[in-house]
Amino acid sequence: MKKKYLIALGIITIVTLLVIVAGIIILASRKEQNINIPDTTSNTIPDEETPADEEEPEDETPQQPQTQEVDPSIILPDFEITTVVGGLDHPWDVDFLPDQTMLFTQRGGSLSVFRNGSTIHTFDFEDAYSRGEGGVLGLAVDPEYSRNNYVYVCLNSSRGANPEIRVVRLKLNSALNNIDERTDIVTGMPSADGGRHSGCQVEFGNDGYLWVGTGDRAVGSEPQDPVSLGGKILRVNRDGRAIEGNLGSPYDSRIFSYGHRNVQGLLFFPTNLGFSFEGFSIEQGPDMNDEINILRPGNFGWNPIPGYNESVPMTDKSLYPNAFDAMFESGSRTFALSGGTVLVGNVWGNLQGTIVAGALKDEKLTFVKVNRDGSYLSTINAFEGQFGRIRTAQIGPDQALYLLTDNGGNDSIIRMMPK
Ligand SMILES: [Ca+2]
Ligand SMILES: [Ca+2]
Repeated sequence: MKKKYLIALGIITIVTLLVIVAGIIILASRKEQNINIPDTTSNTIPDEETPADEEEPEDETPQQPQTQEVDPSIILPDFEITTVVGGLDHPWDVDFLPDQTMLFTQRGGSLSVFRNGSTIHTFDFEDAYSRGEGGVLGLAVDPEYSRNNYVYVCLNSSRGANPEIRVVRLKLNSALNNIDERTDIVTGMPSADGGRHSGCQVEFGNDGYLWVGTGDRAVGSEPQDPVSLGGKILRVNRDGRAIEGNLGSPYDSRIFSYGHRNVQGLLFFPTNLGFSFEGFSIEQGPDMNDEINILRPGNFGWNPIPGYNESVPMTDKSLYPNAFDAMFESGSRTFALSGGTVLVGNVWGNLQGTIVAGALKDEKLTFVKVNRDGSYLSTINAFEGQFGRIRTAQIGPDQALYLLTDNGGNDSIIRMMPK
């Protein structure tokens, strides 16, 4: 009996142990599931199209910042492409009044007003010094145009003792067929007699100030000269005066950055897109390395001396270790990048926040995506040879992309709208 009792006790003990082990296994597997469930939940959060508020997430899962990352893919939509204006000669820059009236410059010496399918007026600049790359160039409409009727034009002018480049502020009348007032707000920017490397781009930043991209007029000492306005980016108010945040002494108080070759593109990212920088400048390299540079105060490293020695690097780190590297370089050859813009508006979907630069020599558009911090992500080139040389691309108030061709004689302003 005692033996039977012991056997029964042994069996009971083994069964009990088995039940306990099975219980532990079941509990452990449930716990695993429990771990997985919140994981799945947290992975769904970034996919939601909730507006990105600036609240810090409570838990510090490293996946959370991915909601702020930019998708690097650049897949172009089909476009509806129309010629808005034809028969032009080297149109250089385009901008829009608040009522969407289009203004554009032509390098030979004019500013035109285009509305409802036709040019309603063209202003000719008597003092335009139009040679080579110089003439009537950059254009910007004042963000407060509704209040002040100001537009700004950059031109090589014969008003000085020698040809020089000026930013002039024009006050347009309400019929847009007369200039009530012209004030030359930045004068004395150096111009080559032949017009080479004249810059000159003007654009308002998110800060409400006027930014001016200038050229080195093919003189080697200009870009690093702290007093000359050549080979620089300037930042001024609407009277052309210096503002806070520029480099300061020994630099001319209007200079924001220096060491540039020929700044023909300036583009600003609207603050609501969530990028942590102001914008970019674009300049062409000599025989390699066109550059797209983030806007920041300091040296961008071009110093083509003695004479005009174009064999030096666009960003000469051997001379200036602290010079800013370009965000984008064209590499072992140039595309001849000129003006550009940033895609803004819901019609661009996933492409919103993409830089678009026009290429003269390569006759194409270069699309570049950047991270939130302004670092390079990806690029594609498109429309090669389709329009000829492209002077600039500009986003319009209708969210369409406007291109200016630069072939000479029969140029166009082309509108591209995603279908
Ligand atoms: Ca402009
Ligand atoms: Ca550089």
